[in-house]
Amino acid sequence: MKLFDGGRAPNPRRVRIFLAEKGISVPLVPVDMAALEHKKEAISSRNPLMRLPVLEFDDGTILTETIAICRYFEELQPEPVLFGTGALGKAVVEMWQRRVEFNLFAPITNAFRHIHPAMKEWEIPQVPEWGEVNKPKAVDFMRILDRELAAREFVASDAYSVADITGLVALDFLKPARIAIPEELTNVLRWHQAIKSRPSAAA
Ligand SMILES: N[C@@H](CCC(=O)N[C@@H](CS)C(=O)NCC(=O)O)C(=O)O
Repeated sequence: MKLFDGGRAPNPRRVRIFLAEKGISVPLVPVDMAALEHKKEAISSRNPLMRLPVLEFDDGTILTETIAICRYFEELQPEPVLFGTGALGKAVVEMWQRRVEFNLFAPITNAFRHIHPAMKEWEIPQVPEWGEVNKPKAVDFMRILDRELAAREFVASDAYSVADITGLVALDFLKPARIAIPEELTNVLRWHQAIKSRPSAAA
């Protein structure tokens, strides 16, 4: 199999971090997203949405969508567990993964994509007002997260999970999106420090 990778782009990075946590090595095919290579035939023929990451199996089967790809590897190699344990544990990780994706990751990437001039050819139409509206949405969710993180080490429980990977990649994108973590959110700051210090964060 091979993984079409998008370098610094957030979704490909989520998969690379997940694989690093699992200790799984998959051959990467680098795609130069800055040169809009993801809009060319090599990617559009594999994913009509022209988005990365794309996982291609040896028989030509294509799997896209970050969480779908991560789930595949969780099934293939359950340890270390990143999608939770038991009926309730799995559901709780799912709940937090979705909450973090929709309420933190999405507003931060929307702010970047709709405001940053470099995203003009990516986000069509680019609506800067929508980008601005997303900034306080991200901060509002950080405040909720801060209260949650007062009671446990990671987002879903005291065990690191895929929800933390989504959170890390979202928070690491705050700088280009020009959003700051309010300094009083000490639990979020502590959590960010912990998850970015893991060796997988370098992936
Ligand atoms: N829902 C997809 C989103 C994938 C996605 O948006 N990837 C970005 C990179 S982070 C992309 O390929 N963007 C290309 C574009 O917007 O033209 C997933 O979860 O993998």
